Amino acid sequence: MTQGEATVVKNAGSRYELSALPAWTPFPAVLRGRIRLKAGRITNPVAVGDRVRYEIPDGEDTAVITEILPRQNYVIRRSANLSREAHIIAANVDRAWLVVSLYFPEIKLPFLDRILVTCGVYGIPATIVLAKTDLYRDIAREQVDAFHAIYEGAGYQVLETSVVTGEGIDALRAACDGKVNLFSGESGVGKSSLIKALDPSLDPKVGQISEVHLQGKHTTSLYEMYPLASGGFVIDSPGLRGFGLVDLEREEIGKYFPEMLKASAGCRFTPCTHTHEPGCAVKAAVDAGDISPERYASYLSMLEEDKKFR
Ligand SMILES: Nc1nc2c(ncn2[C@@H]2O[C@H](COP(=O)(O)OP(=O)(O)O)[C@@H](O)[C@H]2O)c(=O)[nH]1
Ligand SMILES: [Mg+2]
Ligand SMILES: [Zn+2]
Repeated sequence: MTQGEATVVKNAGSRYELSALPAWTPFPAVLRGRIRLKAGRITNPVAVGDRVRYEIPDGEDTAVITEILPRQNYVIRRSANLSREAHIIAANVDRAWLVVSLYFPEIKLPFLDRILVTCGVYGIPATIVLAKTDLYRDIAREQVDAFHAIYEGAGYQVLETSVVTGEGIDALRAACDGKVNLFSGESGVGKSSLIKALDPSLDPKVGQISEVHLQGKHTTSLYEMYPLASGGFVIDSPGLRGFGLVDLEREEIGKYFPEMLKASAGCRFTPCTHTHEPGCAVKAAVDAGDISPERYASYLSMLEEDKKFR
């Protein structure tokens, strides 16, 4: 029997592939039943990025995952239906690239803000990728500028890319080197295309609307890690709708809006929900135009949603 430690690089239903990163030699694996039972409401006990221990019985070529090593971090999503099931998207991620396009498909800022909060809660550094700029930058210059102002003002980095003109691709490739990078965002924003642009030898499926399939209970969702020839690893994920499953107290949500956290030092009351309290420095910053009304609206909608789940 052979034993070892490796990283999960592919998760397709109950089938896995492992590789002893940074070496890239993927081999098939399955889960030992005991691990499957322990997972409870989590539909996939093991996720791409997980470090695991495995055994390969003599005479076989499929490894058996026997243990999941402690996670540095992970990102989880609620199942699309309202069941209490959850799905781990990826584990041990060094950076999340949140891919958005202002148009085609049209951006939904509250959705982006929710993902940013989730990354903050899980302690995963997040960078925004404004993709497909060839399609709209010339005709929507003001909107592009406004987007930069909102998110750079909030403290995030925004990288513009286009796989058509090649803009931003070299910078993205350099930033991915030596790290495990998660590409996430709504279906159709161009995640798989970006990965292919970073390394043309890779073949992630472009133009597949995988989000739809995720709604069905019996379909297989595919999460896959790819090695970049230039260095580093990227995880492609299907379009995300229910990204994030965070149990935050009402007073805590504002801590994950960096610009509100900063302003809240001046609030008269602690904790402050930045809604009705007198002497609230966050509301004052919104009124003064220092905090964008769009971000504040996202914050309020998260507070509202929080109430619904009580
Ligand atoms: N014009 C343009 N189209 C793009 C770009 N990136 C992706 N697309 C197209 O957008 C569609 C969705 O791309 P895909 O990579 O599958 O998105 P994903 O669902 O996020 O992985 C495909 O038809 C791509 O050809 C881009 O930078 N410019
Ligand atoms: Mg894709
Ligand atoms: Zn306040």
